[in-house]
Amino acid sequence: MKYSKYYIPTFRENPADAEIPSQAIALRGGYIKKIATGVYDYLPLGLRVIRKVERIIREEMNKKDAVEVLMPSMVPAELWQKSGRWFKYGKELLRIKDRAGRDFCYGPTHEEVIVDLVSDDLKSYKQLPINFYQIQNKFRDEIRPRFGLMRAREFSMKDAYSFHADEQSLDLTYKGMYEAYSNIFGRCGLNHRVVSADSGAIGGNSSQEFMIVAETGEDEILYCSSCDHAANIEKASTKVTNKSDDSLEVEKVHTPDIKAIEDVASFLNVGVEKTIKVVAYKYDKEVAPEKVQTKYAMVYIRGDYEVNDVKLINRLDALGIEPASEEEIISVFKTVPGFMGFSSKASDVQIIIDDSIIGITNAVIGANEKDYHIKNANVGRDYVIDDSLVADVKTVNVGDVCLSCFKGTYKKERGIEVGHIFKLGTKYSQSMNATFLDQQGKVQPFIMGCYGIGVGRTAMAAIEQYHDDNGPLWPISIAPFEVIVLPVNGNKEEQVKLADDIYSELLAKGIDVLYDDRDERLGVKLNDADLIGAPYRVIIGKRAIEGIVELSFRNGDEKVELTVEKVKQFLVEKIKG
Ligand code: 9G3
Repeated sequence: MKYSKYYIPTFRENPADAEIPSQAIALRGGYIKKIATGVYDYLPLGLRVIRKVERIIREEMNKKDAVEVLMPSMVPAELWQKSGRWFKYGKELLRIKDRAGRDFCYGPTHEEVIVDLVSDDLKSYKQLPINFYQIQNKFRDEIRPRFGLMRAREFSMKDAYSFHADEQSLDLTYKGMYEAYSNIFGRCGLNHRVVSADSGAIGGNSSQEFMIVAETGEDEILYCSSCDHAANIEKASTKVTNKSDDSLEVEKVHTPDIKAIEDVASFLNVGVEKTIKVVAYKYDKEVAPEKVQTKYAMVYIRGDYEVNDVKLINRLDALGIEPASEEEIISVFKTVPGFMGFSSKASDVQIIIDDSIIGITNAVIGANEKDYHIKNANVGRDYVIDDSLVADVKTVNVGDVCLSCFKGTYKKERGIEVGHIFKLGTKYSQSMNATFLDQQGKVQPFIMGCYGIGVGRTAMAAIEQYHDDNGPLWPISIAPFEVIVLPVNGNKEEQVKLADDIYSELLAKGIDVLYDDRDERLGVKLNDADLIGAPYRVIIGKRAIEGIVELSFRNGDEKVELTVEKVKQFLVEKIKG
């Protein structure tokens, strides 16, 4: 490709609103252009990268006998009404009307559509298992799109959906997808960590996320210091132990205007782990199809833990939650903000007891009275625990014991979720009445799995993982160009001659080579070469008259001077080897 014929609008400065390196580099380097909040053009350079990511994805999915289809972005509301999700999602689901006033949504994911796609024909266990995939744009109307393609509103996803007659078959395909994903991210040159994750509203019982470890990642990962267990913070759990001391006399103590649990603990000279925090929430719940009700919940949790919203939403089967207001704490919870204690009066409030308080002795908790707390509260004597209300809704703390090996303790790091695989079970086939005849001729709902990869996000994660101040250091497998041929002075006959020769030879060998034939200063060309991030560049300068050129490496390895023949041989072996 000749640079003068191509289109790579690079900029000297990072855009002001860029918050992370991949966003700054992708915009400054002419890979993408923002057209609206969370909506981007792919410019030629960016498109080359995601096309290479797609090719790797297709090769690995096809190796696992997955079948490629392409479903529409415009999804008729009927399908989402049939699955019951039309009303489950709020404004994040972009709903539109066509000219006849019919309702559609811009597909954020395609479980309903794939179940519809197979519904007329997939009828017998003999046709199972089958695993369909597509690579297609999704739209999710995020409240706060940010970080460029990392959290865009319209984005490219490879989403796959598998259909099975039984759990064993699903396990096999799930394992196959796990391997395919490991190969995909490995071939993209990305170090990744697989973490157990929350399956969220889409149901199913287990899921795993493929995370690119990066300081700028939005997700928090808790990983064990001694075994290979790792979990998204929304899923991680631990075993909390409470020291059991002899019961002391319970007493009501004056704690004037002392509300925060840490302040109460220090005022009463007890450890925070001896306190019970009570947190009040308001939430929306779909109590019947298309009928949403506002409800209230209160969580009892040990003072040194935080309530994990995702775990709480799952436990309440809520559409969304928010902290209750002070007024609601008084009027609905019938207690005093900052001094909430054991509940007695609040009737229609859902109680959740986090398992971190089980076994606490001589606990401190609010007295349900302004400026008073209770000290030395002990279960049995001062309060009872209804086991049916006990759950794990805590955010695990760094240092908590790993539930997988019980030896190591959790450490925390940040990650970018680039893939997510789910065992869905029969959630969609049941709600959409999608069934098959099993071997005994019995009507059964399909058992399903679903598997997603963020295509643009994978490309951006590669920049997050490999970049320097001047731009990306692309892994060669997804680099927009593998080699840049760069004559220093386009007016020197001998330089152009050598550049032409090297360029045409590399091109002939099927190497992705960019020839910077612009009439620009060397500095400009080198800056652009850094932004393009090709692993190799061949600079043809003064020694062209001796037939000597310079081979330099984007990753900063020592540059070398070679004859034209040697440099061609080196690159062909290295890249096409
Ligand atoms: C929605 C909206 C946003 C969503 C969903 C639905 C995430 C939704 C979960 C999934 C699960 C898997 C197949 C590919 C892999 C991921 N955000 N999810 O269902 F209506 Cl607005 O998409 N789907």
